[in-house]
Amino acid sequence: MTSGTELAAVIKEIARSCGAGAIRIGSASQDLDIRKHIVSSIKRGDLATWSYDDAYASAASDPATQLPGARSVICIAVAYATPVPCERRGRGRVSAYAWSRDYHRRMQSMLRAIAARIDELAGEPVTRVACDTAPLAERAFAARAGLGWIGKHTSLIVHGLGSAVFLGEIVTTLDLEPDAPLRTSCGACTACVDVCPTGALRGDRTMDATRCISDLTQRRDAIPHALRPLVGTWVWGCDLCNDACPPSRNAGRAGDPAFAPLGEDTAEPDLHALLRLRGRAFARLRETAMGWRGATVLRRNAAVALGNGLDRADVPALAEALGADPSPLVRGHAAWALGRIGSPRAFAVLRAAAAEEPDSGVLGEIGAALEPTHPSRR
Ligand code: B12
Repeated sequence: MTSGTELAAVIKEIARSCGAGAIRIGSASQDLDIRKHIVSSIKRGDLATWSYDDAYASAASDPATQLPGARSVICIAVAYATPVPCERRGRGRVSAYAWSRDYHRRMQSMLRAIAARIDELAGEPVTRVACDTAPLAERAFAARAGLGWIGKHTSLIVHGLGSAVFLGEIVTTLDLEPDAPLRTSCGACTACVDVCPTGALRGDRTMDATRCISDLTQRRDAIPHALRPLVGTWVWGCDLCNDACPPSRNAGRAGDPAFAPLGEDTAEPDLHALLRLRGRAFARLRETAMGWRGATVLRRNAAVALGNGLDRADVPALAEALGADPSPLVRGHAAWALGRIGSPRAFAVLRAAAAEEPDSGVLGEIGAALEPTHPSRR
């Protein structure tokens, strides 16, 4: 078994038998166009919530950073969208990418199993796996390998699977026959751009990630006031652009069963329980991909979702959070939510809290929430 073409065919067969939904192979040469795209995004401020810089752009556009002597990148996609639980009042929305046991575990074990078989074929270690774990522009290398095309939502769309797919790569020193990039594009379709409530997608295959609901639910600090009402009841990630994408709609929700919800509490968490999230209950959510930022951001997200529910029955739960949550971030967003609900009881709670609150940032949120012209009221 010597030719790169034969070896590529054998590796594709191995990958399919290990559960890959789609697989293509690309060259591992450094790509200055990819570097340019990342640097432009950083300069525009699109990635301001991420600590990406020129050094990241250089590493991410050069697979040899992952494995010296790299010649090929084996790119894999696995579909994850499983059936949507029904939306119920008082429940938060979680993206399908995060409601299962953390996808990194399944993807890493699949990639490692494939890589082990490749190492065995080569008779020595020739691989390095990546899935969100390395500075590597996964979408761009997948597009270059012809695994799919970059959509206007900036995600990779795979023929037959759509864009609700996870990507994983095996970088290897083996010289494998590369596949050609696709000529497909989104054409005139703007479904994802039109559905995004925050206007994060520009339609030219770039996005302002600081406006993306997925990013807003994952950021560590305060969610900008003007964007809070637009987050709706999403408490982790967002599926709007993928769900609106015609190739994804046509693919249906036939994701790998490993990505089915762990349970009701991870797929559509009760917002009052999420607002009080601590200890054992958080340990459960840590098994999913929504645990990595900690419990505080999830409590903050629950406060925003409750505010956007505009239900006066939620005032006592938000009052409790404003009075007793140990985190100023959560207390501040609970104050905002009370102002957004805007009932006489909510204002009374805010006025009482102003007399007790020690944190100046939270006092600012309370003041803004009591202000009748505050954007949250519109
Ligand atoms: C940071 C990050 C985010 C950030 C920023 C996303 C962004 N668009 O920049 C946030 C939190 C917003 C995010 C959200 C999501 N993410 Co994310 N994320 C990442 C991460 C860790 C890095 C991405 C990155 O470097 N962004 C910087 C931009 C500049 O690079 P890029 O998005 O890769 O875009 C490249 C291509 O577009 C390419 N390109 C190629 N041709 C062309 C042509 C033109 C004209 C242009 C302009 C660009 C271009 O240039 C860019 C640079 O290489 C990757 C893992 C990884 N290491 O790649 C996962 C990853 C991209 N995310 C993923 C997923 C699943 C999601 C969500 C769907 C999760 C969710 N449901 O909430 C959303 C999708 C939101 C969206 N529409 O992008 C998957 C993508 C799967 C796919 N089908 O594409 C990845 C690959 C993780 C994985 N291993 O599966 N994510």
